Amino acid sequence: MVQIHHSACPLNCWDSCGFKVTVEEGKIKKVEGDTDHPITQGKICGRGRMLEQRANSKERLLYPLKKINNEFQQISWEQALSEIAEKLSFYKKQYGSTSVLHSHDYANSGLLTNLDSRFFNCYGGVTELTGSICWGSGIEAQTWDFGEAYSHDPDDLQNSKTIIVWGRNVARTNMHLFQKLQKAKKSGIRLLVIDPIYNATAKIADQYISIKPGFDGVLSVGIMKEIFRLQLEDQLFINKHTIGFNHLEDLLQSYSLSEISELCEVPEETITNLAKLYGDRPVSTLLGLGMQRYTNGGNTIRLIDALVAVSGNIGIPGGGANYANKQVGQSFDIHALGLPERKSNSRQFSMMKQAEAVLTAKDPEIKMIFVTCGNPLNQVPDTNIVSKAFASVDTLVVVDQFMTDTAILADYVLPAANVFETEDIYYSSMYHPYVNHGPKLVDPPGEAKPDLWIWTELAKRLGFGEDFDYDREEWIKIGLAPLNNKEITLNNLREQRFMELPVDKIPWEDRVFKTPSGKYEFYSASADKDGFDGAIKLALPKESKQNNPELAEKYPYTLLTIHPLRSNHSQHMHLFEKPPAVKVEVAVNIAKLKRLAEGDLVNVWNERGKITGVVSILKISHPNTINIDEGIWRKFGGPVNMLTSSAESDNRQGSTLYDCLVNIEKVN
Ligand SMILES: Nc1nc2c(c(=O)[nH]1)N[C@H]1C(S)=C(S)[C@@H](COP(=O)(O)OP(=O)(O)OC[C@H]3O[C@@H](n4cnc5c(=O)[nH]c(N)nc54)[C@H](O)[C@@H]3O)O[C@H]1N2
Ligand SMILES: Nc1nc2c(c(=O)[nH]1)N[C@H]1C(S)=C(S)[C@@H](COP(=O)(O)OP(=O)(O)OC[C@H]3O[C@@H](n4cnc5c(=O)[nH]c(N)nc54)[C@H](O)[C@@H]3O)O[C@H]1N2
Ligand code: SF4
Ligand SMILES: [Mo]
Repeated sequence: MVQIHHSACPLNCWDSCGFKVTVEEGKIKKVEGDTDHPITQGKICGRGRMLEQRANSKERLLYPLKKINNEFQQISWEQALSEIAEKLSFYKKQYGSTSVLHSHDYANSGLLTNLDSRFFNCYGGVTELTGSICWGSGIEAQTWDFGEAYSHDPDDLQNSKTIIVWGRNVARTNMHLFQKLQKAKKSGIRLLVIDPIYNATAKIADQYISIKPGFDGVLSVGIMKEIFRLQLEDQLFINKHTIGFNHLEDLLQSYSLSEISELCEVPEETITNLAKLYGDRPVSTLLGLGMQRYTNGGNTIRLIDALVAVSGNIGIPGGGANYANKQVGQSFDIHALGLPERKSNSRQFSMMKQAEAVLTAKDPEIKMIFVTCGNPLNQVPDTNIVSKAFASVDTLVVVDQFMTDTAILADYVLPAANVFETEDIYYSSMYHPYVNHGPKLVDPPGEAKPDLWIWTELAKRLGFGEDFDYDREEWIKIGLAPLNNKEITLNNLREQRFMELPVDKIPWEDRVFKTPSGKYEFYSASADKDGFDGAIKLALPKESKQNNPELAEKYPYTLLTIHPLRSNHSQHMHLFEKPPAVKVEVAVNIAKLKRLAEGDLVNVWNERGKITGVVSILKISHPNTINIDEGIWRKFGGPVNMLTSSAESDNRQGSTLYDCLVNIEKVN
């Protein structure tokens, strides 16, 4: 019998779509967009549709596996759980609970799938990861400036005069925003794209501005200088609602416009025009995550925030420094679910430098690593060190749905259920304010189990079973408790499929900020308190000719490693009909200089590693730029993270994945 059900996309993505799913005889047959979902409107991307292949693939992990004499053997859940529980209690007793590292990312945005943190808190507290390779620098920067990282409602774009897409690959990564940009254009709203690569979003823009990778903060300084010269600033906002403006003023006076233009490689005239556009309010700035994955990433976002602030585009309809929308996740009772007060011990490793930290940890050393919802062997920078670190510990446990590059290294691999095989609710703190419901539609294949089942069973064996003694319905109700007075309950969600969360559509409209001063902070008191200089800096990428001329001589090209079109990171790569290949996209000037033609085989390398791939010439891009999409598995020639650096950004909360110089040569 064929049945159509609703569900939700679990993937780590801006759009958090609602699904319509065809189920036939206990199998997922087709995944489509929910036509009634206000954001999805019946359209989803290939990654969403391919969740059917992810569900039914012959490569799904079906049983718990244990590595014996270097080979995986199927074992029972009873054996897996009791051995892992035994090890967890042994390591805790012998070395302390922080001898266990919990390494994770956010591959599934389900509220209950992320209860792994509760498990490790109740266990006593482990070594946990801080910061985020994904968006960490920008979140910290906006927290310093505004007190929180909040975005305007998706439909508020229609109130803008100009929309600036600044380093967000909308057509590829945020398809429902792309539809809104098309609509805005039809209403006569101006659209500009600032990016080192002329991408599909740039194609529909009124103007494309090519920028040197990592130099967006410099451009922002230039635009602010011109805003003040032309007297287009919002003095009232600056005087009444901000502190520390004198620090910004000093910074703006330290550079001339021609110096700025030379540094960021954007013509002076373009900078002046941008100042005029910013002065003609309202302007909506849509920031992407690419430009904060640099050593100077935090300051870059702070400088763009400052531009939005001085031009009077904060708290007004059609404005905003739209980067992330943390108010979405803050709607739920994450504290009651996570129980952080249960941990009596804890230790923090930076997410970026987790591998180095594992290799050097003392008192206690890391004995065990537990990987959930992540594939660090592909996705964490400087793969060669990550491999070494993850291979070095006594016990590596990986919970996943497939035998990934990380799982291959494990001592125990536990098979996880997917979105269609268990009930959960889904949301994303990146973009829109809807929470979606995903019911259980089919049974998991083989002996695969929901992540939460694994935590519950381990908790029982470790003596804190009562902390996990709830069914899924009760768990969801705990998470939804703060929303009950808004009628957002599990029953209503089950019936209505998705509901809008009560978040501000125009953040900071009341001009009351969540900073220590309650004002917009050009000089951040939070930064100061954490031991940083609270003033914004004009900083440049670490791997640049300005900061490291010797390195730039050896490795003259910037390597970007942006997100792949058809895969969410590494998650779909093994499911394509034709195996993926490493495509090396090069700027025209590099192709000319190195005599590269389309289809040539090239090596791209630096001191950290080397990758081989096939040339594709970027028709329009900033000179001296190369891109290799991230996510490719080892067996297909990846991952590109063999070349990237594990250095932390200026505010220590983010990665520097794109702050990466390389050289390139044809393979003869
Ligand atoms: N298809 C697809 N969509 C995805 C994902 C995926 O894996 N695949 N992943 C999801 C996740 S987890 C995230 S975090 C988001 C990320 O969404 P985005 O921020 O849109 O994408 P990224 O690939 O991180 O960022 C790349 C963009 O930044 C530009 N860029 C790089 N360096 C600079 C710079 O210095 N200055 C400027 N101005 N631009 C720069 C790149 O050219 C590119 O256009 O996408 C989500 N959506
Ligand atoms: N070079 C480079 N590296 C990058 C980036 C970049 O732009 N360039 N982007 C960074 C960004 S923005 C991000 S967000 C990270 C993403 O990094 P990851 O989240 O590590 O990447 P994914 O490939 O999504 O891997 C997630 C793993 O979780 C598994 N999984 C999926 N659903 C479930 C589930 O329900 N339960 C369990 N237990 N497992 C599940 C998948 O099968 C997959 O193996 O990568 C970062 N790495
Ligand atoms: S990956 Fe993103 S755009 Fe694609 S279906 Fe999922 S939420 Fe929608
Ligand atoms: Mo991400």
